[in-house]
Amino acid sequence: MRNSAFYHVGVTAVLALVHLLLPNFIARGAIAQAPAPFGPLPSERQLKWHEMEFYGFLHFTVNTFTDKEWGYGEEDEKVFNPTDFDADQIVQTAKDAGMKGLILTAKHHDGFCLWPSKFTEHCVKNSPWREGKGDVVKEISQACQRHGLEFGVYLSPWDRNRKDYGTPAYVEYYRNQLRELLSNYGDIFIVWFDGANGGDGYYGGARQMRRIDNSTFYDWPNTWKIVRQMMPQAVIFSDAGPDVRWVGNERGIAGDPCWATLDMTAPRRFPGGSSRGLNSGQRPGNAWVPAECDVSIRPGWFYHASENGRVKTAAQLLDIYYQSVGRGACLNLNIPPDRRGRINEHDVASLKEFRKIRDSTFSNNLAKRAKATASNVRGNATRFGPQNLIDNDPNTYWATDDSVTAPEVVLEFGQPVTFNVISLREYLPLGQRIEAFALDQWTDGQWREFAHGTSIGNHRLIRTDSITSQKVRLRISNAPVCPALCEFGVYAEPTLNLK
Ligand code: FUL
Repeated sequence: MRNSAFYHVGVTAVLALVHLLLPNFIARGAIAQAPAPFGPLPSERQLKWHEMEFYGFLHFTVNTFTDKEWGYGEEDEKVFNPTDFDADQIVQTAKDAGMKGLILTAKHHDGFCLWPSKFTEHCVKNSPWREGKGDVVKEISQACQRHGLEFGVYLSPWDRNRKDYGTPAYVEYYRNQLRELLSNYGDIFIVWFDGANGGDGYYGGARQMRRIDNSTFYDWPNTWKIVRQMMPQAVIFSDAGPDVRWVGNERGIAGDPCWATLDMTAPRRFPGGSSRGLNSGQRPGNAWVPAECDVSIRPGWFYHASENGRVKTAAQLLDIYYQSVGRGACLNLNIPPDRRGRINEHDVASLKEFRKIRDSTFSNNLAKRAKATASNVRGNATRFGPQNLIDNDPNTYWATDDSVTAPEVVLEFGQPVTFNVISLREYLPLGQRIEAFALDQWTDGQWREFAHGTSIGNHRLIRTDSITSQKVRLRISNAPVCPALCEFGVYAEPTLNLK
């Protein structure tokens, strides 16, 4: 009897405590659940790739010495002879430009291999460079490791040198080379499969036109399996993904919108196949296949001294940056080594200026000093609060209740600030959720829209005329589900005297 009385008092006390603490618990987000993911989702390897945003391409081979863009396949190995090859200068230049990785053309269409392949004589071992003992793939990959950059490879499927090109033996050869590259050079973040395929060539002396059916010839599903098995963390790039898609042009410009999703059931989804949907992505799509924007800093992909005066300026690179990275894609900027085997002074100068202006813009997020308030916060939980938009942490995000799909968030600076760039990011593990948004400034006692857009995804940068305002408002105007945003940044791009 006495025991049971004690029991009752105990239970009542516990209940009272729960009653007292529960609202507090809910308010802190201990109970509110994260939103359910929406639509196709990125894989771990794709999420890591998204984080890189900006990396480089190195087009380097016999073409550098023959002044061509596409070697015919008959080039003597002896023409490959850089006079002052310096992997550290190349990688350091990329690093100073802010690139997070480099992709090397281990073999371009001409078939010459930059590493001493066991499977062909048409490679560096028969060139005078380093007395035939050199290995460009090794030197660049090791320099990348030393300088903290990721390393990736381009291995051209089309091979204008091989006698057996067009037969099953060639596919075996190609796969063997892929295995060599994936075994001997450490971690690889991307394998880049070019869509350019078939045509005339040397082909071991046959000098003829050879056409292959690129939907079947390479048996891509099984060729890509080699990458999955040997380098599971690497993303596979091609016109059609499967992990990263070509953006559909070689100018480095993503569509607006640029959805990270694509309809992979559409016809001719293979390298060199249909370019439908590549520039803008497809919504809703059935797979997460985000875009990479590839573009050269020069008119050509390979170094030509005659193009030294036509290196893209910092202002041109910046425009490309805003239209690639700023539309949720990654930028793959080609910086071709010259005949010395170094990044040419013209390119270095442009890259430095490009980095300088990005640094002066993005090193100071004006939103950091702002107060963020939202029209709705999921479960009233701090965990999903709008302060997550300005905490510089990509793993925290602002989300609303499931029923609230058109919320707004206001940044109040306390005093007028001047800006001309807005940066937004969605929390990608929950999918691409937002379909339209608008931005307002506070002028003469009322809100006035200064920009609007569609896709956000990994990153959306909006460049505007210079605006001075005490507050900025982001309105989500269209979303099929509640938004999950991890960044709302406000920046001032200095008006430098850029050409
Ligand atoms: C194209 C190739 O034909 C070009 O030479 C270059 O490598 C570019 C990146 O891809 O398809």
